Order: sequence, then C-alpha cells, then structure tokens
Amino acid sequence: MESVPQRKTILSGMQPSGELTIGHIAGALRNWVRLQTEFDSLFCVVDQHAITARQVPADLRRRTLDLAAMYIAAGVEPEKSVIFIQSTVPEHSQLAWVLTCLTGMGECSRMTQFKDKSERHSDNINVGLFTYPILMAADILLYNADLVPVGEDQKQHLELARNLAERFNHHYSPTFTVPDPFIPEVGGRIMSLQEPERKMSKSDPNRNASIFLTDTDDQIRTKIRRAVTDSGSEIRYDETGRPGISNLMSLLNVATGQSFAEIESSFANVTGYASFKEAVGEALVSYIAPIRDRFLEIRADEERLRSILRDGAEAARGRARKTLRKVYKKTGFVDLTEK
Ligand code: ATP
Ligand code: LTN
Repeated sequence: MESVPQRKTILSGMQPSGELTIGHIAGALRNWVRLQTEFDSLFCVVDQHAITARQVPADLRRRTLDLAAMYIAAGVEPEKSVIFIQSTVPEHSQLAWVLTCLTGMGECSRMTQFKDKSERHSDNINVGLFTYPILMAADILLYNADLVPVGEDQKQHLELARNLAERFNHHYSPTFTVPDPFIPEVGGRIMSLQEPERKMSKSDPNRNASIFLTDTDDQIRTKIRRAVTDSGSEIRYDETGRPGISNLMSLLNVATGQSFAEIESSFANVTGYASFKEAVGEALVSYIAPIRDRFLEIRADEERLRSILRDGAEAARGRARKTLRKVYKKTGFVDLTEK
C-alpha cells in the first residue's frame, strides 16, 4: 500500500512467542482493526524480538505464520493495512544499530520489562533482551509512525522511542516523527481465569487460565465454567473487590460490546454465578468460533498467506529504505550509489 500523506501513520507488532489469547483481542487486535480504516497502518510480526528468548527454529517459523494469519482472522485486512514479518525488512536491524549508538546504558537498564524478564529467565540474560527496546524504537521510527497502539506495559519502551527520535533530530536535523502511545480505554485488560489478579498471558503454564483463540467451543465453555469467582452472588463490576466476576464481565463486554451497566442490569435478578457463566461461555463461543474458523482457513492456504506477507514486506521495505537512506547520509556513511 502506498502511504497517503494526509493520514496519520500507526504501527504495532506482537511477538510470535505463543498462541494468542482473548486478551490480545481486547488489548490490541480489536483496536488495530478499528484504527486501520482511519490511519495508514502497518502491523508487524516481530520475530527478531522473539529470539531474545530461546526458540525452537521450526516452532518459531510456524508461530510467525500463525500470528500473521491470526492478525487477518481477527479482522486486519491486507487491502487496508501493511502486514509483514520484521526479519523480512532488514532495515529494522540496520536502523537499530545506529540508534544503539545513541542510547545510554542507563536508559536500557531502567526498563522494567528487562528487569522482570531477566529475573524470570536468569539462565538467559542476553544482550538482545537488554537492547530489545532499541529495536522496537527502530520498528516505529523507520515508518515515522505518529501513533503506536500498545498496552500499558509498553509505555516505557515508547518513551525511549520518543527520546531517541528527539535526540537524532536534535543532533543531526529533523528526520523522525516523535511517536505517541495509543493506549486503549479501561476494560482492555483481561485477567487470568485462575488467578484474576494476574494478566491473562499466552505463556502461562496453566492452560485453564487462558482462553486461546484456537480453543474448541467445549474448551471455552469448560474453562469459563471453572473460572475462579469471588464470594458473593451478585453480578456487579468491582475490579479490586471482585476481580473474578469483573473479569468475566470484561470478557462479556469483548464478546458482545455490552457495557458494564448493561450487563449489570440484565443480570440484576440472577442469583448465583452459574447462569452468568453459561451466558459468558456462550457469548465467547459465538465470538471466537468465526475467528478460529477464519484462522484455520487462512492457515490452510499457506501460499496465499506467504504472498500477502511478501507484498507486505515489499511495501514496508520501500518506505523503510527511504528513511534509512536519510539516516545513513546524516550519520556520515558513504553512499556509493551517488556519483
Ligand atoms: P508473554 O506472556 O509471552 O509475556 P503476553 O501474552 O503478555 O506475552 P505480549 O506479546 O507481550 O503478550 O502482548 C502483545 C500485545 O497484547 C500488547 O500490546 C499487550 O498489551 C496486549 N495484551 C496481551 N495480553 C493481554 C491481556 N491479557 N489483556 C489485554 N491486553 C493484552
Ligand atoms: N514490545 C512489544 C512488541 C513490539 C512492538 C513493536 C509494539 C515490538 N516492536 C513496535 C509496537 C510497536 C510487546 O512486547 N508487546
């Protein structure tokens, strides 16, 4: 897709590090789908970020294609958005090196995600995990993205991208757009079904804690039936006092679009959680089944998927190359194509 100059640009990405959950729809994908009609949009599968954790090569390859297929199944349209794989556009790592040389050690060591991940994976604290946010800044700055739709947890990384853009612009001359985060309104955070104080996560070892977008109808119903709820029997939203039931209300909101007030009033006369859980389970089945079926259909035609990703890489590269050429020139690298 050619960029349309009047429209603002958005860029976002996810790591192919596991199967997607309903949390990814709530916190990210449903926004991408909504935003793609209004913005010049690029969505990337960040496979280079994923190798900051150890990966089995064949699994990484499969999950990368799965994730791209899931973007499309969730409603990202290749006709409206550029969908591509990070490693197929080499300019990402090329720009990342230039930005690495503009980043202080302290800036990276302050990142809470680095601190968390290096504590959790103390057997593999690699330099890539440390410089991860610089590669993310390159993803964003290469396309001069105005807005970056991400979850709250990514705000600090985005702050680094802003600082690096300003630093480069100041040190050389105006080159990069300074990006703003675009964080979804409350209700976008889905919690674990087993420990509702924790975020639902694709890497949770307890499979019953997450609803995966590839779960069967029966798996969805069973997981919701077994979801941890709070003492009491009223259907009322109270994130801190009643995290379990509030989370089920968030799930119903994602599946049906009903507000919390609407949900509360339609279940005002219901006592006990069983029938509410049935309703949430059925709503999720109706919401997820078409996404799952589309995913399977897209995945069954790998040639078409590869062709979409090839087109995406070509469109992204055309734009990335222009930015990198400017950056290299300003940095002082010799351009041998010039006479
Ligand atoms: P991991 O468990 O492997 O660390 P994750 O499941 O937390 O990963 P990410 O890949 O870090 O997910 O997230 C991709 C995007 O989806 C981010 O923008 C993140 O904010 C959003 N997201 C992930 N899980 C949820 C959730 N449970 N609720 C809302 N948004 C989520
Ligand atoms: N760090 C993000 C994934 C990510 C990203 C990006 C998001 C990598 N590059 C560029 C937005 C824009 C994560 O872990 N969710």
